[in-house]
Amino acid sequence: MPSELSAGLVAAGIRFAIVVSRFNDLVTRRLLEGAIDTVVRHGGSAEQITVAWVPGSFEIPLAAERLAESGRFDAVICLGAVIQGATSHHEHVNSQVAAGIMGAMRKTGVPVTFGVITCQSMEQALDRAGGKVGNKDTEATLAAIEMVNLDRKSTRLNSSHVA
Ligand code: INI
Repeated sequence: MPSELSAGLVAAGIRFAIVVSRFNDLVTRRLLEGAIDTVVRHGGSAEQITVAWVPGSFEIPLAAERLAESGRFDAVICLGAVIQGATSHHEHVNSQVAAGIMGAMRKTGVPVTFGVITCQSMEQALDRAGGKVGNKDTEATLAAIEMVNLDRKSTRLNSSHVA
């Protein structure tokens, strides 16, 4: 049997930063509510969360990186909604956001999760912000919790090897 390393979904004791975009705030306010609710439902509390608003999804990576490198947070959850418009503007935003969020995570070593909805209409966005297709906020929040707990487990494992 292989030995397995898997982590639980308990949010108690985790310090979260949530970066949320003001653009399309009809959607992103729902994402924020859902993310906070997910932390609370998993044993955490709202006091463990700091929320940073940014103008649009394009600005999420810089804010996420600054918060991650501050040493004040165990995980950063990124929330936004990029909706296709009449021009190709959304494509430029999309192409930068995912790469920028990954870059912030790799640079800092702090879990930075991707709760950015990318879709073609407001209806599709609302469907994914607690509507009939799911909750991008919950997905990103659970990913953050799991990654922090996994990291804590691996750190304990590494230090017990050293001892
Ligand atoms: N920002 C979003 O978060 N979602 C969008 O759908 C969007 N579109 O399509 O334009 C958007 N644009 C703004 C962008 O994120 C920046 O805030 C802006 O370009 C200033 O840098």
